[in-house]
Amino acid sequence: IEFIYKHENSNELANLNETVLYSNAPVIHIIDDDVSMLILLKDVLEGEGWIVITNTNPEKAVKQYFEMKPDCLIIDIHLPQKDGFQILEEIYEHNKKHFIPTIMISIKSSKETRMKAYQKGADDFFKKPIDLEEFVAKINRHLQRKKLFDESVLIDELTQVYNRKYLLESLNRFYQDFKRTKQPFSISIVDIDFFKKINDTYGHLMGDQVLRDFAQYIKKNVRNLDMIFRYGGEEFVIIFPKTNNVDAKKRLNELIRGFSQIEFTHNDNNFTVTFSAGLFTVDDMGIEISEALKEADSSLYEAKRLGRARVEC
Ligand code: GH3
Ligand code: MG
Ligand code: MG
Ligand code: MG
Repeated sequence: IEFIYKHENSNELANLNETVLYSNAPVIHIIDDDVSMLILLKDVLEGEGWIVITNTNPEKAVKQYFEMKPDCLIIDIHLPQKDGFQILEEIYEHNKKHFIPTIMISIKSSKETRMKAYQKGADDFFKKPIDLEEFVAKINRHLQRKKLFDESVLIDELTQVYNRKYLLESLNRFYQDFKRTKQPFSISIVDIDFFKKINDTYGHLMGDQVLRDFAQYIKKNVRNLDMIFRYGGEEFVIIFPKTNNVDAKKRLNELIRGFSQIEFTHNDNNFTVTFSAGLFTVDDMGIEISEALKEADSSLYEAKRLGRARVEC
């Protein structure tokens, strides 16, 4: 399936919020009052393909941290107003369960300072001037651990797409982005047709296989910035960012047609599977996210009622 999408070009994604929201690149947050240090680190770390957020002001830094949800935090200990330890305390206070690999950096590197950093939650410590090669190697290790952690929390085990927990968080983020940019985005709830019959006829294991293949089919045939979530049993949600109703509907029709052509084999039996979709496009400030999901769900019901293997909105 070939799709033509608008806004594919990342150059158009001007501001940082958008870059973070629509990119898969890891986000590194550096807090340091030394501007030349920030410039140097930003340059080096961006060279690794990472998105780098910098702050000199501790107050702004904490706010920024919660907005951007970075994947690695780098904090200078000696800052005006508030030191790096206090920033860490504030972050952990708001966010006890969150896992954020943290590196503290400082001119001082006495054992006492290092111990305090570890006690406050730092995973790592680098003395200034920083050995950049070692620094990058360490950040790479931290990002790998963060990725594993995120996947274990946010990915559905069976289908390897995002889980329901991550759906709600993502919907809210896209909704905030919609409010800012006024560009509509579309939400679809999709549900496999007569799935119970697949289980009953070919067994539960085959049913599981269909679920896996279905999820992977959708993932492969949508844009990188689209997201798919397992919503429940054989129900999934697809978010199409920056996509109006007409384009989303067209895309869903193509997905429905494409998937229906895939042949599944069980023992010597071949069979095909279809799915139905309910679509709702958020293009109006008046609507809340929970209502949007309800609307998509009632359209799905309508698609089922009208004969399945179709999209309704
Ligand atoms: P409809 O076309 O109206 O959607 O019919 P349906 O049979 O797909 O829907 P129904 O809700 O009646 O059945 C869904 C079935 O999905 C029931 C449940 O046992 C099965 N199911 C839910 N989770 C899993 C799973 O993880 N693996 C397998 N194999 N089956 C599952
Ligand atoms: Mg400093
Ligand atoms: Mg179903
Ligand atoms: Mg269902």
